[in-house]
Amino acid sequence: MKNTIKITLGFIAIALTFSSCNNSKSSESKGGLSSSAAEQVYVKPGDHDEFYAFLSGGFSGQLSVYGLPSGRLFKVIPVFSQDPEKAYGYNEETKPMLMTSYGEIPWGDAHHPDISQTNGVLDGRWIFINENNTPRIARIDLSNFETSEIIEIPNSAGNHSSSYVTDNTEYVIAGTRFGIPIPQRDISIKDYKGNFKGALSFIKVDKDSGQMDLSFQILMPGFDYDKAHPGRGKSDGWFFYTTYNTEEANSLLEVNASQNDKDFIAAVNWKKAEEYIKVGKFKTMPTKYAHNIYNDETHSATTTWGTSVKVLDPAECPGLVYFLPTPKSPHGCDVDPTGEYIVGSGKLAASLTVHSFTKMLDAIKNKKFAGEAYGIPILNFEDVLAGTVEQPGLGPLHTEFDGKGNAYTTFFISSEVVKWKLGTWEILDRQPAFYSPGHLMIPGGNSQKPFGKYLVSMNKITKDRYLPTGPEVCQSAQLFDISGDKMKLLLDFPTIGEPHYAAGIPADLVAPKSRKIFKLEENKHPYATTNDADTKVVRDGKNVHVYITTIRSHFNPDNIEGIKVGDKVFFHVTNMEQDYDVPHGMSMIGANTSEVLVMPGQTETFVWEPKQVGVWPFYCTDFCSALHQEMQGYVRVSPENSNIPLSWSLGEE
Ligand code: K7E
Ligand code: CUA
Repeated sequence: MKNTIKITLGFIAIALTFSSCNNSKSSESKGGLSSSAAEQVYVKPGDHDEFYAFLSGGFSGQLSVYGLPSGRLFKVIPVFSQDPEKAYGYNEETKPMLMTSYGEIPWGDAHHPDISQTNGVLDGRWIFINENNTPRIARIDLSNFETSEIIEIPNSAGNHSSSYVTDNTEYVIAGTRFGIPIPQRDISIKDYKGNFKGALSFIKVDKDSGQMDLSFQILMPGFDYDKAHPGRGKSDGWFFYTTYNTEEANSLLEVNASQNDKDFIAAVNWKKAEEYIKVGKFKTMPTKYAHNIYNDETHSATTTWGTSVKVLDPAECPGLVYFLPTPKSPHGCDVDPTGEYIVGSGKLAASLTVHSFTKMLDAIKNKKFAGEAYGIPILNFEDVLAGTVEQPGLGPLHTEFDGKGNAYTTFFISSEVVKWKLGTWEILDRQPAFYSPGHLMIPGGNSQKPFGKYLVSMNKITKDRYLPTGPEVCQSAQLFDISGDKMKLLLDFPTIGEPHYAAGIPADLVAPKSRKIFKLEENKHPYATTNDADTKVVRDGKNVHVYITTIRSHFNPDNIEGIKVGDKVFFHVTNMEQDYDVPHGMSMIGANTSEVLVMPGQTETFVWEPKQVGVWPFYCTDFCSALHQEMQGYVRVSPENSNIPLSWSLGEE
């Protein structure tokens, strides 16, 4: 066994060295292209980019927003991790967003963003993203670029084959990477085989509000469900999932889960699942999961608890799931814009496998099965095979499409992006990526209508590409022009965290709808102060509520007395501005939290527990005006037994 590992690692090392030499040679030969490349990515000062690109943050737990072709970073949207820059997860209003059945969790691992679609085309309303570690899916509202909702996925562990939307965003899906006992119980890990299960989850999306609802789960065998892709167009109604570890190994997976010559792509007919749910063919399983929703009028999130889930057993639901044999631990699972081709990227396979949806339906109709696994029919590899791309590269991971009949696949080990033709399977072009790309993204490249102008490769390793920054060097994206026959490298730009997947969209589908302010008259926050006359300080035992407002360039009130050591002071900050781009911040010396950054018309709350007698200042943290530096105030803190009455004022000497 030890030998096998050594050989594998050695092979990868050789491949990497090999690709590095290759790369440096071709980067030199690119010198002549650099000036035209610069023109292609140059966005004049004041001009706007053509596309938004949303790159997942991986272990940063966030989603970052870039412009293409410039590669300029616009915003980091906090999703699964606390973010002191924006007070997300620190202020009282957003803390519930991070609630789970395990309690409040300050961090997450965000992998696959996906933009909502209508009729298989990006509609620019919401973007969904999965959390891997503590299974969750978030919905971000693209009118304000803030996280609106997070739903926890029960019966799941390592929510990796997630979050992808169907043609009309009927569902966003989740799928477990790890097999686990369902329901969870105390059993030996050695009893994995046959006892552990993998749940695939279908989350219904309300077509008007976008609100998510855990609709049902399919309880699959305990394989690892790695990646997923919805059917498109003709295959709408199906979902495809790559699996590995069909060996059901529970230890040393790098060897033990690489035994089978073929694993599976699981084809799930979700329209059939809906029928089975309708006729009551499900079991209701008790469980507990958090559902956190942020309300734009109360400017606050609340958590509600789900207590059960409908579960389908594929063995009892004929026609629900089929297995398509796919070589060697496939990772990427990608469906082309026509919905006909299903690409499975066997990480250890010598060629790329492409299945045909039409052939799959025929084989099902003719009941041509090679066998079954846990009651799920297995189709014959040859019966569903559309074709193979021979010798495409080493270590294929992910594929996207340009809508012109071409596919683009990343190769981790040989460190390149390879362009090939759907239907003929011939390789058209290959370009090195620096280095070891994971996912790639073409705006709309997983929908029926890709915008095939640019391709972004997200690279795992950068080594020498940037100035060194200690042992941790940045991950990197590379922008390619794919408008011609050959791909052309245009730009490197560093990324935040480790982007796995990304989603891109033409800016004009999002920018015109972007919110400028929150209307003060619509502010329904229970502690809002929408009028200067209503500012006040209210004591409720040891809790003190400060109703405070901000407007250029003062706080109201800015002098507060009567606070005592041992109090818990809630600053409810309402930003009374009704102009675009005028947030105010607020921070208080010694507050064991972050500042708050309050958008125009919004209310946010932070807590301060004064521990020492004295007079303590607070100030505005966002440079809001010429007199920003004057935007400050004081709180007098008296001993616990003091009789100083509460008082507050502005502009009194
Ligand atoms: Cu390949 Cu999480 Cu999509 Cu990373 S995954 S690369
Ligand atoms: Cu308000 Cu600076």
